[in-house]
Amino acid sequence: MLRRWRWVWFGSVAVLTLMLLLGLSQNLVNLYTQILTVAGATVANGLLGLLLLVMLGLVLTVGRIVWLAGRPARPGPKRPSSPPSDVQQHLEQIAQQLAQIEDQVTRQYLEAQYQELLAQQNRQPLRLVILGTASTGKTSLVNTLLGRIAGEVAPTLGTTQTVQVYGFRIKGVPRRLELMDTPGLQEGSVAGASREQEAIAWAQKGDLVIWVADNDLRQSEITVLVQLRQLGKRVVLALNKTDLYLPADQEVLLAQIRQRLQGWLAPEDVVPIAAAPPPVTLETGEPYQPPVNIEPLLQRVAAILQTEGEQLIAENLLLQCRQLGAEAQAIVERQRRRQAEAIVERFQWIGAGVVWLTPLPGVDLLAQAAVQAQMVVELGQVYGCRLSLEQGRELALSLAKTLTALGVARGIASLVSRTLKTTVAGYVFTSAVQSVSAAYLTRVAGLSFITYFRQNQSWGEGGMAAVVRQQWEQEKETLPRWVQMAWQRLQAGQAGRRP
Ligand SMILES: Nc1nc2c(ncn2[C@@H]2O[C@H](COP(=O)(O)OP(=O)(O)OP(=O)(O)O)[C@@H](O)[C@H]2O)c(=O)[nH]1
Ligand SMILES: [Mg+2]
Repeated sequence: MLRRWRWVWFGSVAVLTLMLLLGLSQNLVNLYTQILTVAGATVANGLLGLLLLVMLGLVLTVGRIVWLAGRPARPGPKRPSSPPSDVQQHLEQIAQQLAQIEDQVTRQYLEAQYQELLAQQNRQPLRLVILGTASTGKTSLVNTLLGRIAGEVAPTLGTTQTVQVYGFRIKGVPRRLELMDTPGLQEGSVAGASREQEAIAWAQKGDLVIWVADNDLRQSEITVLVQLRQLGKRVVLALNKTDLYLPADQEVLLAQIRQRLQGWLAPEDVVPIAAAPPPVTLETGEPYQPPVNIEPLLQRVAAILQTEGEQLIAENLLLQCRQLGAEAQAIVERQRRRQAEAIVERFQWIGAGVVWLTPLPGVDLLAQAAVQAQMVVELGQVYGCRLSLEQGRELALSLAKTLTALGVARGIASLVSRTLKTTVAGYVFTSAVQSVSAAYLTRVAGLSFITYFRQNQSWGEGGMAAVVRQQWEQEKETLPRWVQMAWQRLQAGQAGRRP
């Protein structure tokens, strides 16, 4: 399409130029005859040739300019793609969620984590977390990697008690690294259990986990390792203390571990090391220092960081965003639930009061729907849905119809009547049954609406009936106790006002 327009543009300019030249040609002929008579044929021919050459050059130059001007604009150089917009989206969403959290302490706590995430967007060091059961040689490995005694090493369990962070570099990996030594898992003490949680939490925040084992894996170790993998964490397993095994036994052990972790860890991500083998005495009585060997681990980690380093950081950030988002969401959800339940509670007594003051034969669903309309609007507000009173009324009416169609309304009335029979006597009995039933109907309706709004204004696959039925089934058991409480409340609060 663009090409065709280019030709039209070029053609029109060419025709215009030709017309201009034809106009000029008469003047040229006159000029030529004048020079011919004054200076002779040779000078006239020479000058004419020169003039024609200049004109040709001019035409070609104009032609080129015109051709280039008609050329469609070339796309500019490609910009580097922006940072993962997923992270950006999550961060924006989290900010919105945090703003909704009412509890100040919780909000401040989550905001601190949020700020940490913001800072992490430009984070430099890549975090390697050393994890594993107690006394497998984690701190020994850290010391050997750093080439100095950084942390205490001992044969007893629970030597490292708090997470320690060290700056570190690996040859061939441009990024700065942070090495995190953590307390051992399954150390056995009560304090050890909380330290274990802390260590796992750090591993979840790390970019790469180096799992240090010194023997075959226990099921409890596999469970934690698999959980980390399920979270999307990159894990390398270092089988330490290989100096204690004969080469053949070491191969058997490695194969066994690889087999156990099949599907979770690639065989090349299970490497043998000897982080700090102690000196031994040979049969000959001579002392012998087995060699330190952390090369397989260094090579594997370097290879992973070179090829996946940036991706690990990006994925980790995304994971942390998701986790913080889910945490904030759960808090907002609980807060909304509390507010929504308070609304239902308020309206159930309003509903009861309306019936108590104006008793009608049977449970008047229309009167109930009028009360519930405002409740629906207020519940919608809690969940960020704006509804008009008319929309609220329609929803309340259709729910009231469903409650009747399913027999819930009748079921409530008869259960309430049976429960109150033992406590209430005389002329107030009918009014009491009606009021308490009305309150309970409003309650079931309100709780059903909470589900509806929580599910983003959707009743779900089973529709309104399924939600109502489930709500009724859930509440049914507590009904007798609730009825007694409701009756006491009605007597105390409303009875005096009854005409
Ligand atoms: N044979 C052998 N022993 C090792 C090796 N590396 C560490 N050890 C020994 O293992 C024991 C525990 O070492 P640590 O480095 O304290 O182990 P840890 O995993 O940090 O222990 P906690 O902090 O208690 O979880 C010490 O007695 C070390 O000397 C090794 O490569 N070979
Ligand atoms: Mg340690």
